[in-house]
Amino acid sequence: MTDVTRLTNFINGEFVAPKNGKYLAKHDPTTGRVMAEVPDSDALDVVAAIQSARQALEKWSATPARERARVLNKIADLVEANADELAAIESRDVGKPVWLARETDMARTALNFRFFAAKIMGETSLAAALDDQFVNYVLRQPVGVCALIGPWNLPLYTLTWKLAPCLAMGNTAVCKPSELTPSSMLRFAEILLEAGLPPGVCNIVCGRGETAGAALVQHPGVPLISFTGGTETGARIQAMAAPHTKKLSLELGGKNANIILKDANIEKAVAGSVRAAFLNSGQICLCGSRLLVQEEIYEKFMTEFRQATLKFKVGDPRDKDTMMGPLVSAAQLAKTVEAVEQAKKEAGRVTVGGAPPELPENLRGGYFYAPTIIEDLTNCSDLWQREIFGPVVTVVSFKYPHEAVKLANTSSYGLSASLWTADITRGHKIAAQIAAGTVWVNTWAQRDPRVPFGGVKASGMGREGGDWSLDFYSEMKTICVGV
Ligand code: TXE
Repeated sequence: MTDVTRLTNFINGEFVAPKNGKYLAKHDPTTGRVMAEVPDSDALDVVAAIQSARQALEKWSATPARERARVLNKIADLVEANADELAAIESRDVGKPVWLARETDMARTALNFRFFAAKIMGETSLAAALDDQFVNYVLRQPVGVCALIGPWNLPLYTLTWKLAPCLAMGNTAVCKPSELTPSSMLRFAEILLEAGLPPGVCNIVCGRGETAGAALVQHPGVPLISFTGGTETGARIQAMAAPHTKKLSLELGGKNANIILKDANIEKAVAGSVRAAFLNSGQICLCGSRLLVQEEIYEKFMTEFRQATLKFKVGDPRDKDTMMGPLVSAAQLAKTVEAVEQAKKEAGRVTVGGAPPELPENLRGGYFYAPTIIEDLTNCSDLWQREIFGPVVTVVSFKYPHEAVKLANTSSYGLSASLWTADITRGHKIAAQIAAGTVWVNTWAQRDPRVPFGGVKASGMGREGGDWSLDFYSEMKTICVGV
């Protein structure tokens, strides 16, 4: 137990223990051993964080945009300067390869701040319309203390995607990282201090959802909630927020279709589909976990897809050639195992994987599962419909493109979809017919910070990104002056 780190909360610019003195054990996903003690904070810590954010609000909201932008850019500089260390922390918490944390999560964390710093420098806070009898203008004002609740799959990336526009628009924040992966956010708090962010502008409370998270959501002094996580949790948050009519953005689960048309470039479609299915051990809300392949190319495509999946190396996240580490937790592994067993009962044919991989002695306690392909399931089966959030892809074939659209849309989710075709006109037409917040054509998971991001149906409500974030993290006030 000597290398077990005791983590803290971050309130009013100070690293503080939870008031109740309670901690949760956090396990290293690669070995299964306890690696940290996470504050099991409760309403008392949450209230202290909200008070601190409220006190900081008056000054921060009155800070000129150019000064807020300067601090945001400084945060980005420091994230870049410390990216290797942050990536190692993230990798250890989540189990994702270090290279992936470095190339994706940390690059994007820095970009989140740079992007919104630039955005507010160009932002017009006044939009005037002149009439001969009155002048209308619109002020953009901060919403107040914002609750930002993050998931465990892309911890720093996702929370800073919320935090950057939140701070840029002059709000203050109480962040609650997932109890499974709070470490990078606490290291990031040191960066906030070094960048000169005033105390109280960003607070971090660690702890469980049903205690710390629920206290934050229900507090009347918090008018805005941005949440990324599971659909059931999102629905609970929506219900808790309803009596207070809070501003809400919910980015929830996905069971995303990945459609391969017969004219697709097979090499590119295979490479993209393997990443879409298994990157981050399948624990990305955008993962293409439902693969739809047109009949004429089914055998050719699947032969290459199976081979590429077999080559997708599972191993120690610190190794440069590891493509996939463990799942984040024992619970997430159990969910994956149970889903694959259920698929077998529903006559699914496991053509690759379907069990934990062979690994060296030092990794045997970790939460590893082999990248798994399941074929021959129907679209009514449990695995075709349910989000697993593990390295498992189900595959069906279709005859005509309109059938693929129907299959893609036969889902309670609607976060994203991908489509591979050489006929770009057809790509545009099909993309327009798919019920999802984002559709990629001949690519996967490109997330441009300028465009809106979010889902439809059970995948959530609201959009964040570009101007949509500026709208969400501000209140627009119309002032009408008679002349
Ligand atoms: O996430 P939760 P869980 C999906 C995925 C996964 C499932 C469950 O299918 O298997 O969700 O994962 C906080 N009030 N996704 O249970 O519970 C919690 O502490 C306020 C998809 O681990 O949604 C954490 O900070 N907060 C997804 C955050 O919510 C509450 C990413 C997410 O945890 C709360 C993660 C409450 N009552 C899982 N209960 C995506 N969209 O990317 C929990 N939390």
